[in-house]
Amino acid sequence: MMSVEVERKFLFSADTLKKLEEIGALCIGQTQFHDQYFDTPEFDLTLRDTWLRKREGCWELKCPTAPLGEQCEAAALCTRYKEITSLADIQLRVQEVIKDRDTETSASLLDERWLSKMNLVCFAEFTTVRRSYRLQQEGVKIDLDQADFDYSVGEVEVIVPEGGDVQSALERIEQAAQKLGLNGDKRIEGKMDVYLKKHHPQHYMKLVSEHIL
Ligand code: V4E
Repeated sequence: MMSVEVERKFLFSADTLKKLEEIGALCIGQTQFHDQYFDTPEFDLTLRDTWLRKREGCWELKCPTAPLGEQCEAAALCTRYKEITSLADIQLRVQEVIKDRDTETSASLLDERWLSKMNLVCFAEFTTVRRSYRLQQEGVKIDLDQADFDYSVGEVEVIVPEGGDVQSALERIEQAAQKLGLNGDKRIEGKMDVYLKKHHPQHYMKLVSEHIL
């Protein structure tokens, strides 16, 4: 139930679609999903770079991973997050992160009372239309996202199972980025950056000043 998501974001245009075709990326379909992100009113989770999400009824928690040793320059453009999808494990981790707060330990798995017990409220929600592609040789997935607040962003992604080879994932993402002709060296804003800037500008500034975004 635990894996590491390694990804690199990029900005895309109509040319990207042509490029995907040229390099033989396999189109694996289009989906639409609604995301809700939760935190305490004081943002205890996101200020610890911990992102609690409900997507189409499924819970997921993204948390920081231990730092890798020496990395190539290209890896600096990638993010790595541990992904937890078991609700029991999510509740335990959230409890740990906000443990200094007065929360109950026995949360019900059966309903959503655990959210109010842990003082969690929805701070962001939006819908995304996603077109997905696969690059067989590199074993990476490429998603092109269009959010409902007029922001589009792409990502090259590898999900590494627990104990798997994160270094190889970083290298394969770099190879795919070269094939796609991604040559920028700047961090690309994710959907959350743009959403928070608009809806929670003070919290956004705080996350930037803490180097979380
Ligand atoms: C980890 C994180 C957030 C949670 C959402 O992550 P993201 O991968 O951006 O969203 P999405 O919809 O592509 O999720 P997927 O379908 O891949 O599971 S929101 C902010 N962060 C931190 C973060 C960061 N510090 N830098 C970058 C470039 N992205 C995200």
